[in-house]
Amino acid sequence: MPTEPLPTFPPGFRWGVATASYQIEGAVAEDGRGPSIWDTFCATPGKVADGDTGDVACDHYHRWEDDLDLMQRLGVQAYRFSVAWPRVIPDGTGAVNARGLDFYDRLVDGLLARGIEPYATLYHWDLPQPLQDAGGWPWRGIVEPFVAYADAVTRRLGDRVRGYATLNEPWCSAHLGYGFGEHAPGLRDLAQALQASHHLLLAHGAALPAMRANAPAARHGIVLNLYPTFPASDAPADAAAARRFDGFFNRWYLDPLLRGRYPDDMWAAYGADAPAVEDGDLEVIARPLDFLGVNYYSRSIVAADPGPQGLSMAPPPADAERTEMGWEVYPQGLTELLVRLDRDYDLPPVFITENGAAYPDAPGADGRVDDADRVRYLERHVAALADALGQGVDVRGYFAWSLMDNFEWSHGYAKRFGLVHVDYATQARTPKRSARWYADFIARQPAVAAEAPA
Ligand code: IFM
Repeated sequence: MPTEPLPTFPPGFRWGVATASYQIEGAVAEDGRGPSIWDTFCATPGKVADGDTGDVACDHYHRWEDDLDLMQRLGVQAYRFSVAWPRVIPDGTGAVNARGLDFYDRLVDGLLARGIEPYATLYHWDLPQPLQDAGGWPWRGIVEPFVAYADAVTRRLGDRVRGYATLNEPWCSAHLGYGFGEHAPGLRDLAQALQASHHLLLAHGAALPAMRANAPAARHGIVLNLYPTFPASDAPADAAAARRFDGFFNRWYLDPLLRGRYPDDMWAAYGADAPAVEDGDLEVIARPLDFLGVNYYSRSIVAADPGPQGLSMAPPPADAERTEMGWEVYPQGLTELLVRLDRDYDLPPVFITENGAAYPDAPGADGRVDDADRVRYLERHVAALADALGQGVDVRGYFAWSLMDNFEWSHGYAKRFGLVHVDYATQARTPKRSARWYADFIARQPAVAAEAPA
């Protein structure tokens, strides 16, 4: 039962769930799929907890119909999934693999047949390995293959997909992948990370015209992970450190996309590490968006630090509630973030494309998964979202992360974000209490109204 009065949202607001290809599909060697950087990373000892891999994951590639039935039973109105580039163009460039596209074609039709709107992300981190071998995201030559890939997917799926996001969380692709070595391909070089960030944004903008031509009635946008950032104290040095972290994490992506320039303070701070940018790149990056996808999990608290970075992450307050990832539960940050975005930018409509939490869920003796913590997390974030709408922010939908427990990148299967529990030995799906809560919440919202084209 809900523990707080549930806000209601405008008719037409979409309630969905999200997943990503490598995290759920498995079937890494089927129907012509080529290797991705995550296959390589997982095969490298010490990179992923417990040596876990995405080889089988949730076996969604084979169980997708059951998974769609499950979504339908929960009453979700929209499903955000990602397309695996190595299924569609296994070598990264060149021939399109029809069997790879067939899978997403069936998935999209299956969603539509169940009354669920498809939202597709084109790149959620599974880069074809041959493109990494050619230089990866720090290599400018990657832009054209991405455009060709985006063209192939949108040409085939067209307007049956309601919304296309080019990229998921380019900060993670660039910095976790090329700067901190925590994600594939596991490099540690700030200059490479920044060059990758530029080419990710450039590829995003370069792909938009083909995507719009192929799917004129769909919405086209990008998904960013954003963290409201706070100084650890009133000290001016902490305020300056927080501003820099905000620049590193948030403004470095928001400003070029929504203002057509990199933030001056960050450009100066990066010095020789700043990326090579060619004339016209920023015009391409700043092409109009139909939506901005915002992934929100927590906030950052930042302190000045004498170390080489000049700043460090401060711990949350001692009494702060945390998820199993160690992330502070800070629902009001969602309101603060959205209100700030609306104030600082000429903001397109927003979708919350991810929000959720990992907890150590396990079935009880009765087989049920009583994830009361996740219910509380979702209730409070949904209330915070309602506050943002109340303050005038144009938010059109919300996707819980995630439909089901899945491969949590370098944490492997140790962290469970799902509304639905997955027993990886049997692949049994068990809706947790949070899934029942979400279904009940959605059922109480105004009926979905037919929506005018974007
Ligand atoms: O699982 C990830 C997802 O792939 C991207 N956003 C954050 C989630 C939780 O860490």
